[in-house]
Amino acid sequence: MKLLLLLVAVAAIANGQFDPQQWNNRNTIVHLFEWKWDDIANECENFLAPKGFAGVQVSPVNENVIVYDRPWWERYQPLSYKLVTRSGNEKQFADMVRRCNNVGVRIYVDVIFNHMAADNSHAVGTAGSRAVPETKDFPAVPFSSWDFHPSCDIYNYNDPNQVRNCELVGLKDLDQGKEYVREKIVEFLDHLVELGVAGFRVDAAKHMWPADLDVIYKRIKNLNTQHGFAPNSRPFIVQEVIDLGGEGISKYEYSDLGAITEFRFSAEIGKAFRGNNDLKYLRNWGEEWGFLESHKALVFVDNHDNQRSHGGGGNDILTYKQDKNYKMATAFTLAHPFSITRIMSSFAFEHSDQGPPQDSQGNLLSPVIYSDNSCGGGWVCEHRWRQIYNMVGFKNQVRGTGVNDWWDNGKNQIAFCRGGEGFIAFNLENYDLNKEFQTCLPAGTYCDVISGDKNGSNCSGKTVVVGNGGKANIYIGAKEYDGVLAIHKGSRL
Ligand code: AAO
Repeated sequence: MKLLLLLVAVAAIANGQFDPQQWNNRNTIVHLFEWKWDDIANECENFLAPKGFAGVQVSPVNENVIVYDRPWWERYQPLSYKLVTRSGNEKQFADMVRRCNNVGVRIYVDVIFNHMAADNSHAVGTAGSRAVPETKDFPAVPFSSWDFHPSCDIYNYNDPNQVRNCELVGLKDLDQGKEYVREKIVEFLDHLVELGVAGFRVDAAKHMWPADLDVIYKRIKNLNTQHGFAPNSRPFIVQEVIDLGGEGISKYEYSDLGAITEFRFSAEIGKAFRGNNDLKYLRNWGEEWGFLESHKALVFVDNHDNQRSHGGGGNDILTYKQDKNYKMATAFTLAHPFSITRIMSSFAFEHSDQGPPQDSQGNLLSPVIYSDNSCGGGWVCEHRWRQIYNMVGFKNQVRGTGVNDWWDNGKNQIAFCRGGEGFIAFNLENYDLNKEFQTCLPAGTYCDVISGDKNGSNCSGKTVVVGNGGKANIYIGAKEYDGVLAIHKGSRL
């Protein structure tokens, strides 16, 4: 009996850090990059829960340096573990987590504990009243020079010692091998767990030693049962490890500890839906492409760095700026059973350092929400694009099924079913797709959730008539606004 209990406990720990701890009927995370906590709370209640989103990745929560002109990346330069940023204070953060959990939307925090702020000639102040640090002195933690690796630059990514012991872009490199440093980091993470978060995106994980991370992750408290988590639930961990091959550090050094940001997915999906690799090859999408196992990979079409060329992907990355291709790539990502999915929600930008929408004092501005679900005020809100949020619903509907009845034209038209729950087709050719398909769905009339929304028995977009035996004629014109058509059991009229 004791042995059994032990085995169960070990299994729980071994599996725990991969489980995103989401409600059973939901499975997609949205990164609300640079949003304010109050706005996220409203978004959980008004939009994300009703549309079936499972969780939100939020921007860093702890006090950061303030940089001249307020670029977005100042939030990646921590000063302390106090929960105060321009997204809001601790009370607002706690209130957001509570309100989101109440409607079944989990919160994942982007945590930075590889480093603290750099000596920063551009820094003009702090969120508190203290001076900008010019030494390795962070009194509000406190950390002092003793807690850091000696300063050195990373110039060779093939040298693991350098990558992990030197300073990423000059950011002061904490030594997670030190017991005191581990304690401070775990205190910070535990505080967030107490407030009800479901897990963490570990920034710059590749720049820390796996053995140190292992100790830190295992020490974090179990999730807070008062926020609806089952007893003994472990926090979800997704580690930012950029591994596109050809470097000294591999994602497999970290993939037993927790999930990994699978940057290869982003590069390959961009390549395919930009038309640089035939869609027919997506037939065996998944591990055979060199991706991690499904439950260990967190995937995305773009992230906050590679959408602005800040690392990890090259020229193939698709963003909101190539909207038709981007929506197609996102639809494929959400239609396919592979992996844990994350949607990017951006602010519009012209240059890579540009900060989020803000007033002349640097206060963040709220997104403006329009009646057609879209938003403005400088925010893009990809997650509010019909073609994207309806695919979040598609993915929820087809949970637990595999890919079947794959079809391709030998090039850039593809289609497949998800069990008997959903059907999707893509046309990236410059000629129309017009063909009879097996949709695997019961006979009936269905609303295409890409071109429209289903509202009761009405559909604002195209409809598809499925006959006895599951056959239907599918048409996607080459010049159509979108190159995808998707129907599922939940979109039956
Ligand atoms: C800012 C200024 C700096 C200044 C610094 C300190 O921009 O000029 O020195 O402050 O004052 C973000 C911004 C940074 C910003 C920083 C702090 O992106 O510009 O610096 O905040 O405010 C590496 C890391 C990875 C990191 C990525 C950006 O491994 O962890 O760089 N991402 C995270 C965050 C990110 C944040 C930080 C870390 C820091 O997501 O937002 O920085 O907290 C290779 C390596 C990668 C490496 C990239 C970029 O990738 O594999 O590990 O990422 O290079 O250096 C091909 C290759 C691929 C290569 C890629 C490069 O695709 O195949 O291997 O090209 O594009």
